[in-house]
Amino acid sequence: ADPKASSVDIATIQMLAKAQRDNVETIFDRAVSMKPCNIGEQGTCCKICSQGPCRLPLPKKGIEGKDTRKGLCGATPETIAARNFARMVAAGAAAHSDHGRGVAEVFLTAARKGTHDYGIKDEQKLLEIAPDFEVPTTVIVDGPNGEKIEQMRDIYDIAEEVGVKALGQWGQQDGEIYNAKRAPKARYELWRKLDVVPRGIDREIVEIMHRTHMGVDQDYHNIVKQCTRAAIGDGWGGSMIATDLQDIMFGTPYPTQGEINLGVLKQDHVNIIVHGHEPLLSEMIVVASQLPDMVDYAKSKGAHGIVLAGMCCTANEILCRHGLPIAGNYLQQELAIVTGAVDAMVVDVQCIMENIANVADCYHTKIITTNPRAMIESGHTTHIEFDEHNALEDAKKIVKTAIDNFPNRHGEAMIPSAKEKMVVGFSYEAINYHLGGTFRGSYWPLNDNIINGRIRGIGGVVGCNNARSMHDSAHLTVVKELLKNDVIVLTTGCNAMACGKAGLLSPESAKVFCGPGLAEVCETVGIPPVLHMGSCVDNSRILMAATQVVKAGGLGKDISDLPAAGSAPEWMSEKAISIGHYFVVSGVYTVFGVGLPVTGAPRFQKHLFEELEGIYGGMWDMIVDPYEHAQAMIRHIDKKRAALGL
Ligand code: BF8
Ligand code: SF4
Repeated sequence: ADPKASSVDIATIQMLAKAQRDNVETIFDRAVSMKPCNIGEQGTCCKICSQGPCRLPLPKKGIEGKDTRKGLCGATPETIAARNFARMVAAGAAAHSDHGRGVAEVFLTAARKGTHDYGIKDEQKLLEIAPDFEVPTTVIVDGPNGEKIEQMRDIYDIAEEVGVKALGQWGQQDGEIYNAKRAPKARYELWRKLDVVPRGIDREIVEIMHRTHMGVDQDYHNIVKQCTRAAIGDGWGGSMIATDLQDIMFGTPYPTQGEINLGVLKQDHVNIIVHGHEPLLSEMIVVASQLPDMVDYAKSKGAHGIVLAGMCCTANEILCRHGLPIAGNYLQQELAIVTGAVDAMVVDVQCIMENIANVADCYHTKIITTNPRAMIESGHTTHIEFDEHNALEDAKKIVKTAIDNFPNRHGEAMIPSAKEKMVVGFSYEAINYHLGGTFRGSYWPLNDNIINGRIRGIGGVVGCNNARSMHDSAHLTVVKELLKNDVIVLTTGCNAMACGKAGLLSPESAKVFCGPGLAEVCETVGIPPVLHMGSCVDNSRILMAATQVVKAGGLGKDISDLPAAGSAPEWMSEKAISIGHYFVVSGVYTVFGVGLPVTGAPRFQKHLFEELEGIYGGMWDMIVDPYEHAQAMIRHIDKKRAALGL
């Protein structure tokens, strides 16, 4: 791969060139030598049963007359593509929700005081969410003179009840998940009318797997309907519970400073990278790496200290809560090791490339897997299982293993100098506080700026990197185009990191990149024009922010009325499909880049791209060119402004 054609990020280009000098193969090289299958790309390869794979590519000259393509069983391209799409939703929802389940389990243990390592940090947030789970926060007791007095309940009692009810959301068989009611009233009622409110988080995912088994659901409309249940169960269920309970245990993010890119690694320090997604692990490694005896131990090995940096969404979690540095986003994971400065890369689940084990073989880096769900078959990775009941001790063992590896460096490391400063940590509560001005509890000043036109609309730009797309390039083009047109951007995941590296997460960037209206708002309030809201499960924060905007008034009654649009310019993971779908059915026009495996099934594509708008007010789109991609979002924003009479 040509390094300069692979990324717009200087540190990435430098390390890719070093990898090539060191004869180390990376994903960038394989993306050149191995091309995707055009049938799979169209979504029309079915391998649901062993009579296939049945492959139904679009004919070169397009469909003339009736589309007669069929699999052996008669499955149409629409059925096949819808089934494949549904299975992506299921896997994505499962990944987020299984993360959420783990959080809920630990939360319950903490509420029962069954662990010293986790506790309740943000009581306020617990009190705010308790009513959503129908958990009372006060009790009525008899006063000294027989009168009734309302008293606060013990915070741990409230937490226990919330924990039990939250955990119950996974296995619930009937009724509705609690958080569906958090959506604007009009949205919740629409979901009820359409019969898509999830019954339970796991149930909807399992039902996708059943319906997409050979010979079950053969109507793509009906398959998409089940996708909707499972995706709402992710965004408003599993992911939202994960975010909320993490905030309660580890603190709700508020604006803080941070640094990003491979330049955060230090030559003379033990460098530990935590890579993956679950803050249960990373929060403890943060604690362990700051213990004086660990720092002393590092010094005894000749290091000046310990650098703990994050990668992928774990990075976003520890950045937003502790201001700890980020080494890079998804496509930089191999390249961090190529620096020769990483003494351990500690991984848990999701977005971990198997190839890091091969790359680590060429340097001294120890890959430490920690989660029983995610091991790597390689003679050279170490598995130190992280047990939440023994969290701090396990974390110390992990940190010690990294320190022990410091003396094994192969000579001088090569650390790129690139790093950027940023301001991050805009939970929806923090946005409320910052853009809401003095009177808390209202998004009105934000709405006011949208109504008076200083801010044209809101763009949610999120999602992965993808080796089929120049690293970070589409992310930055989309975001810059939105900013130029006075669209404020909310971000999470690897897009947030791309923006951070490019300086877009600093308040100073407003005057450089924004149109005059947005620049004025950002300068007055002192915020960056791109608000970093956290990791991918924290896309639930964007749903809540959108809901707050609706509730503040003046911009319609539902999320679908807002001048807003969503985007994942470089998506690659199944989680992105689940996220995309819950945004769409929450009423958001959502554009994906790279490609969407639906193009081989024109009627199914039309359903997602056009017909869903008539049902949910939001719809899918796919536009590879990032400039056109942003323009389509802006057109949608203008359409919504016009409908509001703005
Ligand atoms: O959950 S954006 S590449 S790191 S999947 Fe993965 Fe995609 Fe990055 Fe986080 Ni999200
Ligand atoms: Fe082919 Fe039908 Fe089996 Fe799919 S389910 S592999 S289309 S026979």
